[in-house]
Amino acid sequence: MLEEPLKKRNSNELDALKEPVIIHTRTPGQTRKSEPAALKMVGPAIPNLPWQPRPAGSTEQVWRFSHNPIIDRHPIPCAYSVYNSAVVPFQGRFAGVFRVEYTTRMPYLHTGFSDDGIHWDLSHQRLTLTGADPEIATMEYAYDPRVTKVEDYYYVQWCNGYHGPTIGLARTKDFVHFQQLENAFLPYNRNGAIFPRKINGRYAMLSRPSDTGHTKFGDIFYSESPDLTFWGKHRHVMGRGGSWWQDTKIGAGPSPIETSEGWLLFYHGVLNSCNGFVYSTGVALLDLDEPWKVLYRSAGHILTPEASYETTGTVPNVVFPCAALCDSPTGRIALYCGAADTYTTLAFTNAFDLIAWLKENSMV
Ligand code: BMA
Repeated sequence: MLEEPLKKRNSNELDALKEPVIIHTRTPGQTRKSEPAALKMVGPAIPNLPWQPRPAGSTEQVWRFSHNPIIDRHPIPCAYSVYNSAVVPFQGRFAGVFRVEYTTRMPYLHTGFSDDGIHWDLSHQRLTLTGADPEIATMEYAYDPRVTKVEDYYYVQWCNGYHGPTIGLARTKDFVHFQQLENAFLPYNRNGAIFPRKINGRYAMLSRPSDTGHTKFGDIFYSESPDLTFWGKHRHVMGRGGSWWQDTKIGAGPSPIETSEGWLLFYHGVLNSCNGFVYSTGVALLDLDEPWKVLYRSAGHILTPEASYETTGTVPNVVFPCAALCDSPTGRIALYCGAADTYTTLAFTNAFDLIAWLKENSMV
């Protein structure tokens, strides 16, 4: 059950949603001793964010939505499953770009819209990209999208097939017309996540270059671009390892969330167990101006496959976050995850509590 019924918004509330960037502090009276009073979340208010409070007695940093999965198998006729997908607040509702895996088991991107961020109306047709150089316009496959609003556009970043996986880029204003841009990097590369604003005057992106297989080549790098075509100033951000849950490879999850103390990054880390890979979620805080500098990084995971929809499916033991929506006034975060390469799920956390916990449980 949700904490409170989701209600229709009046026009003032909808106008507030259109506010591009606002800064809020924690609600008076909610300040904890361990929390620096100055910590602020930067970003929009999302008053209709899906939310459930931490279950009574729970000490977990991240807790699951009680009605998971929010997208089950076979949600639309062409799809076997929908997972590892990204959503954003859009015109008082929610819009998203979804990884839709067909019965061919090839993945492509579809749009979806929702009033409450929980119940999704998914397009039955894959989204159409226009404007690309014909050399890169053929969509071999597309998976693991992220969607990020930067200035006037929503940017889609996905794993795009071009002689191997690389980072595809497109932008839209209406989630109907998508303009494809150049692929950001050479293959092989995955887990592209653009920052929600320019840093030092340039677009900025995290990614995870790799070799041709699932081998030990799995660190997160930072790159900058003046024009979204040419990317450079590559910097190493974080390496795999340090603790076993993230020992095999790591990759950025959703685009980082700006706070007054740094960029809050959710990322996945992979354990290579004797029974196969296990994908868990960790959290880090990156320097605001030089995001390749890691201020804090969780020694332990904050979410790991435990629920049956995470441990059983096409690929068991996978939790894979691709979107994190933060309501700045409250610090509430709704985390959208893929589960077992089969389902779409929701989990929740609070940024203020999470950052306070991270500072006390960091391996950096
Ligand atoms: C990664 C990506 C993800 C997938 C995960 C687990 O390499 O391909 O899309 O969820 O493996 O299979």
